[in-house]
Amino acid sequence: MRLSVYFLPTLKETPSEASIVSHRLMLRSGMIRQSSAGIYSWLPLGLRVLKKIERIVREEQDRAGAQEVLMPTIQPADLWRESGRYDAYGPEMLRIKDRHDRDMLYGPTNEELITEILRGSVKSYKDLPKNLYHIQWKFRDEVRPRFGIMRGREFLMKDAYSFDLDYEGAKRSYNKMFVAYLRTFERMGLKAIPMKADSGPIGGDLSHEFVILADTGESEVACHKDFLDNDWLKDVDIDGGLQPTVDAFTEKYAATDGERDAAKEKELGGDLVTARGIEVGHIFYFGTKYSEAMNCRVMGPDGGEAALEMGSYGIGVSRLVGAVIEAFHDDDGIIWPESVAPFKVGLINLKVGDAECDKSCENIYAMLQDHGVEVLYDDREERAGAKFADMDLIGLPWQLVVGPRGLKQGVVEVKFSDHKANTRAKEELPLEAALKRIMV
Ligand code: 5CA
Repeated sequence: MRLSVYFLPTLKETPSEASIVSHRLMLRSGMIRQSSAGIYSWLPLGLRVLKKIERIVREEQDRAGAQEVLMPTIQPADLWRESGRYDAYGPEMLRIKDRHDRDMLYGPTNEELITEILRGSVKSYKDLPKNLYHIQWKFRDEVRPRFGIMRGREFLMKDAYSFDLDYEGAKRSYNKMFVAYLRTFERMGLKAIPMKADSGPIGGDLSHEFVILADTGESEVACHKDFLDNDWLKDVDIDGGLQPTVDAFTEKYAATDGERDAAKEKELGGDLVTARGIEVGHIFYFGTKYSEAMNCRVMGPDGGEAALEMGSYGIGVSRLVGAVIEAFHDDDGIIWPESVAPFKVGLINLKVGDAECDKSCENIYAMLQDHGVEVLYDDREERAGAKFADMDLIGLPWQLVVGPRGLKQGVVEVKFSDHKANTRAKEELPLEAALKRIMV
């Protein structure tokens, strides 16, 4: 992509309405634009990141055996009356009437709708287990939408729903999602801590929140210090047995507001750490809460009818964009992990109009694209300082800086941003060596 034609409305000034760093950086780097309170448009740069995150989430759901569907955003109120949640959900639900005066709503979650789909199509225990998910916009009329897309009113969620015949099956489905979540966040470079949680309005008695650590997190997190140390994961086999992996994570103490255990924390002594965290996922087992209320049953092996055992599993896909930025940034801007970066390489032409610089940049640009490398080429007639500042703000993993002085000596400048070490390191290299470094 050529920056001279790209729609990237960056801001020089820090927007005053943004109180946290991810919101500021997303506005400044032209990723999003607010439409009304808690509702945002995604601009080209932001959308690329959202799509990358969505793709990782999808790949890990598919790998865990969940199947993708797409349910609508607008749902009929009658389904929610069946489950008893229409009145219980309260003012967070956006209620709408259609032209025939029928009560509709903009879905805040989909337990009812998916149960309705299953009850019409699954008749026997032989049709089980099933896990269906979709990645769809949700609406929750939050009292205080804030922190940009992190607590929006309209937001993108991956929600999966599992259906099993009995508790053992449901536990297995739960564990599969638990491990899929560990993999998903790991691929985004994040350290996610599963915490036993309260299941709130979703209901049920087994639930974990997945929380990533960042100073601006909404909730306080107390956990065993091992969670902050990558090394302990070496001994956990996330490719192996589900239950041992889940046990390894759940046996270590981790808790957030309202769920903390003073006695256990005292026992941990110096091994206890506290930090702030952002909830990026939440999984629930709630048994037959919806299937009983909505009469979703199958024929069991003994010939009797049984209500389905269910779980639901959410990931805040749009929230993750902000959460990754909260985790990885410095004073100059974002530092994207490569897996979710909007482009892999930023190519800077320091002297547009200079025949050598232009030729060299065009060659590099074509070559990187031929090799399938996503590159953003700054071919604007701008001051070098402005180009550097924009590239640092956008935070691509690699920058290649091509200028007349370097070309005379046969070198280009390579800048590598390392999200883990929180560093941006520069080096001058011959062009070949630089490209080799980038393309591995
Ligand atoms: N039905 C269940 C599981 S599918 C459910 O709705 N769970 S939830 O309420 O915990 O939401 C799932 C995830 O969506 C949360 O972990 C969070 O990451 C994200 N999320 C929830 N509310 C918002 C919001 N207002 N803005 C952005 N993301 C949100």
